[in-house]
Amino acid sequence: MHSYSREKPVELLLDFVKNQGESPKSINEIEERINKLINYEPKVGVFGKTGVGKSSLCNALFGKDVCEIDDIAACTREPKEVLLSIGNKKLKLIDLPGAGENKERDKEYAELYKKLLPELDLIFWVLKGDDRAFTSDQEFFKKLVHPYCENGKPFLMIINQVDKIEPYKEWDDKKGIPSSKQLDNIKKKCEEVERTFNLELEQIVPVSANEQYGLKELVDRIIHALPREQKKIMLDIIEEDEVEKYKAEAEKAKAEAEKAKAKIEEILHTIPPQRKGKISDEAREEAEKAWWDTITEIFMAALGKSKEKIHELIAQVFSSF
Ligand SMILES: Nc1nc2c(ncn2[C@@H]2O[C@H](COP(=O)(O)OP(=O)(O)O)[C@@H](O)[C@H]2O)c(=O)[nH]1
Ligand SMILES: [Mg+2]
Repeated sequence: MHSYSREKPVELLLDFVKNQGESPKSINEIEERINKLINYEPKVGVFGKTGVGKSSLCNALFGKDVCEIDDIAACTREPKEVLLSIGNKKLKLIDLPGAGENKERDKEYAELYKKLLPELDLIFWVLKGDDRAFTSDQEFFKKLVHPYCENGKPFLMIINQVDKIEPYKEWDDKKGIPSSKQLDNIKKKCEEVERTFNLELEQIVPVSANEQYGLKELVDRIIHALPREQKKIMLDIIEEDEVEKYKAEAEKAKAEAEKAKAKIEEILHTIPPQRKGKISDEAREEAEKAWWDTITEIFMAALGKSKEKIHELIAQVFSSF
């Protein structure tokens, strides 16, 4: 059994049951089943046209830079499988781009996706909030994915990039939230998507991957949509990522602090060696005395006065300070 801290309570329970004298056979069975659950790798399929922000969304949700983000629409359109390792958990992400983009290719995709769909534990279909129509998505979705949704396959229609919904200039950059007018339009968009795709409103989640908006709601919906035995696994994966994010931030701060420390050392080394420690009182006295002897001589010669007179003068001047 894992020594993973969050599974500790289960371990304790198992130990307790062992001590109660339960048969090794039943203990084994429990252990095997729990291990299978814990080590389960959920498969998440992410559908949506190129550029809607599938990769950005996965990165925002599962952290790490697992998926490449393309500012320019990429032409690689094969499904991409990414095995995420988060803590000691694993999750398989399958990027399924291009659906509905091209009639010729759609046939090819349809075959491929038909095979893939039954294996998926969770399906995301990603739309772009500022798209006016979803006609190309619609047909493909209805034919291929909708039957699964109706059969209870965990599914979420994600409207991404809602920061671009009109009036997009009213997006509150500081707080990362929409204005009330934008929020009204976001709600309208959700209702439009509900009608267009024949879904339940609770299957539709508006988010902005770039602005990290709506992610909490999305996680709520994911956990809610998943079957009982997968909820905790998904929660751990998402939570572990958050822990890792903080750890990464701490590591970054540590590296910066170390860099600063090295810089301080470097500066300290370039400071010229302190003179003070090298000069004896005797040497200082000798030099000072020689200096004043020289000055005295100059004054004696110029003023035609005795050494004593000049010393008196100097003493007078200094006593006035
Ligand atoms: N404004 C805005 N841009 C986004 C958002 N999500 C993704 N993008 C941008 O959309 C482009 C395509 O994103 P990408 O994740 O590569 O899309 P994919 O092709 O569906 O994987 C990139 O330039 C992203 O920065 C979002 O929530 N808001
Ligand atoms: Mg992508």
